[in-house]
Amino acid sequence: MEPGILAASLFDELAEATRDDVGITRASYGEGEAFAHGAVARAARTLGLEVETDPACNTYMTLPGSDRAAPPVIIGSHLDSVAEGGNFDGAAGVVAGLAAIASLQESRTTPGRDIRVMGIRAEESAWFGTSYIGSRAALGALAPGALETARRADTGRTLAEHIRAAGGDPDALDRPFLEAACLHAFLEIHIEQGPVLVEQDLPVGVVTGIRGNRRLPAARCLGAYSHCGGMPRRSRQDAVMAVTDLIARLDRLWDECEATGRDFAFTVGKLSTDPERHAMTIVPGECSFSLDMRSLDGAFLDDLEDRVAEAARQIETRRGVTFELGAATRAAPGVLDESIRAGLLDCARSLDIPHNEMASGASHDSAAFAAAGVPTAMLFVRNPHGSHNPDEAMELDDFMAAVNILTRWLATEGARE
Ligand code: HGY
Ligand code: MN
Ligand code: MN
Repeated sequence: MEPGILAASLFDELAEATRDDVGITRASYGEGEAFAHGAVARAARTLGLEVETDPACNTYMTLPGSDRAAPPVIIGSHLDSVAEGGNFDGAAGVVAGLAAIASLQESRTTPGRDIRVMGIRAEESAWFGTSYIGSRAALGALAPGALETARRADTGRTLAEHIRAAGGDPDALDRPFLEAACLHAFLEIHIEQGPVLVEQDLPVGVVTGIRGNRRLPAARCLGAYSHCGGMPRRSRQDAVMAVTDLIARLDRLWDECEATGRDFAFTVGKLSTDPERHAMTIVPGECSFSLDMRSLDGAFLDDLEDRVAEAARQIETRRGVTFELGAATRAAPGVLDESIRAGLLDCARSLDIPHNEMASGASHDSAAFAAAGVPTAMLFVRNPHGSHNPDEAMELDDFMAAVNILTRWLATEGARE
């Protein structure tokens, strides 16, 4: 099938089936994600690919290479989305793998090694609060205890329950389904999710590195509820003011990092007082929040955890409150493979496709494969209107530019020993 037509029809099918009232919703181990795995598997079968799943319900779609014993190349990304998000975050990477295979078939190119497209489960931390579930599960690298402690934000059911309900076997996840040492490479095509390629008027970026993260998915600050008029400032234990102090300190740190060229970003994506007890005339005694901190600098990320804990202690003393930061989740920065990056740059140049080299602010499954020691690389696709919102967009021409680079790499580099 013509690669562009295959891609466009798959994107349309995914959007139609998983659109909610506002945007796209494909919850991790939910209905929409399950539909997406079924849709890409059906498309793979029309291409004559071998299709299988692993105990975490990841989907593998394989084009046999001439040497089936050679370590395969995996092309993958996730098929879940945030709630009311966009259709291309994650899915573009899986569709790109199938489109690249369709392209190899069109030119009757048999790769030297198996090419496996991987539809990955549960990348979005928005659902279970922890990163890279499907890819880490496949690599035998799930955070200890995550199966029983991670609960989906909307159902409250554990990761193990959701995997079992999706037809997987959580008891088999204590061992890798993918042996990292037996993989030739992992490549991921992903929308940029930021404005750089649009600003530079470029269709594609070759990614230089992936930010690591430290997250506090469910932190809170406890103070004391009191009368907003009667309670003098000196005696207040205002939980919202305390969290605001912490946010202000992190914002000052961000200023310092920008001034010194250190990579850093933080987001308080969730911030709330207790709707059962809050009111305009009550000093808030509780404030819940999430904290997502990122950097390309792994040592700085380690230091950040200590900085936040120290700042919380100082604010506790000043404001008479208590912070309960909760369990942190961590992901190391993704170090990408120099030689694959050089190969992708050569392919972009030989195809005369304008491109840049840029770091990834967003997290990606590639970071999990890189952390496992698999030679890993990423290509970004220009995408207007950012991401994690219903306005997320992507032009098929830009997407196909990335597919053409990937196809060229698979036909040349990917086949090499
Ligand atoms: O958090 C991230 O950057 C990714 O979209 N899950
Ligand atoms: Mn993504
Ligand atoms: Mn995302």
